[in-house]
Amino acid sequence: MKKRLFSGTAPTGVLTIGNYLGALRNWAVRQEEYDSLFSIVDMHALTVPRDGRELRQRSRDFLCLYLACGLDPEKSTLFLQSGNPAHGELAWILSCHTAMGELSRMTQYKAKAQKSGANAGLFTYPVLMAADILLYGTHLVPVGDDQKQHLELARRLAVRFNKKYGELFTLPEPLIPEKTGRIMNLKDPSSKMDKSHPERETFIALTDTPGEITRKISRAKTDSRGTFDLNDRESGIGNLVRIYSALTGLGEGTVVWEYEHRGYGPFKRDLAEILCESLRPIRERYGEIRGDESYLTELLKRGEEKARRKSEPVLTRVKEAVGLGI
Ligand code: LTN
Repeated sequence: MKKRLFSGTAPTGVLTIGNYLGALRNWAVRQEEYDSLFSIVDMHALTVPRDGRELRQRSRDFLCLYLACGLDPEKSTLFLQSGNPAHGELAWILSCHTAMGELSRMTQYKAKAQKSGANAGLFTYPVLMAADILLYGTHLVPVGDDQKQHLELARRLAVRFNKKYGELFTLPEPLIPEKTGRIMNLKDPSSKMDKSHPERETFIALTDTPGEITRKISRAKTDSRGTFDLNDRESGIGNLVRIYSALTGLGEGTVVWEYEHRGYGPFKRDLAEILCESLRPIRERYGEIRGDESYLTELLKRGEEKARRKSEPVLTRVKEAVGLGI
């Protein structure tokens, strides 16, 4: 039996080169080895008020980019979180086993609540994420390191539940990508590249045109001294070198050696070209399938059937354990 792997992204903003290098590209490799579920976690997107029509479109944009990045519906389960009602059911049960303090300590909640004014969904977001994971007996969860604290909650809930009711849940392990997992904002290299950032200049979207890519890279922040000091966290150069290195497979030292005497101009020109070439097949594939709504509907239906089937054993046992149902 293959081990289970679960990951997902909320369909907000647009998928970026950060999502590609930190997640999607690795997911496509993992799907060969694991029984993988990759969800578009649309219920998580509701923690911020949104237009419903737009959300549904975005979910499909994301599905197409999952496919264009190589996720294969024959090998993996690709589905909308809202397509499997078990997520919401388990989340409720788990929330009744979660202390308020465990949630109010979450750093992401504290940061977001300050910015946008919190609703209860934002507060209980990590419980829904724990449900996503535990529902499928997941062994491995590829996530960025900003999600470690949330995954820790999922693990704590699994242990707590198993102590109380017997071995119901598998204890999930995080799978945190090494340093390419953290691609930074092009204008402010001290913060992570954010797919929902209001300023498009701060990220490279997977669907950006060559013109947009070239312009954004040429305007990306670098160090005024012109050096290739990768450890200087304030200058953006380390981030750009990491992107270059991740796309070409060349070591960071090799990249620096190649360009430190030629300067930022040639480096940025080459980086833009590498990005354009790397993203071209993704953008083209996206363009080919995005218009085929009935194909996408069919895929989503198949995905949600598979997901429901895979979650059925755990949900049934949990409901039985806590005393729900006939
Ligand atoms: N919170 C995650 C998205 C997410 C997720 C999950 C990731 C929701 N449910 C389950 C892994 C497993 C994020 O913001 N990146």
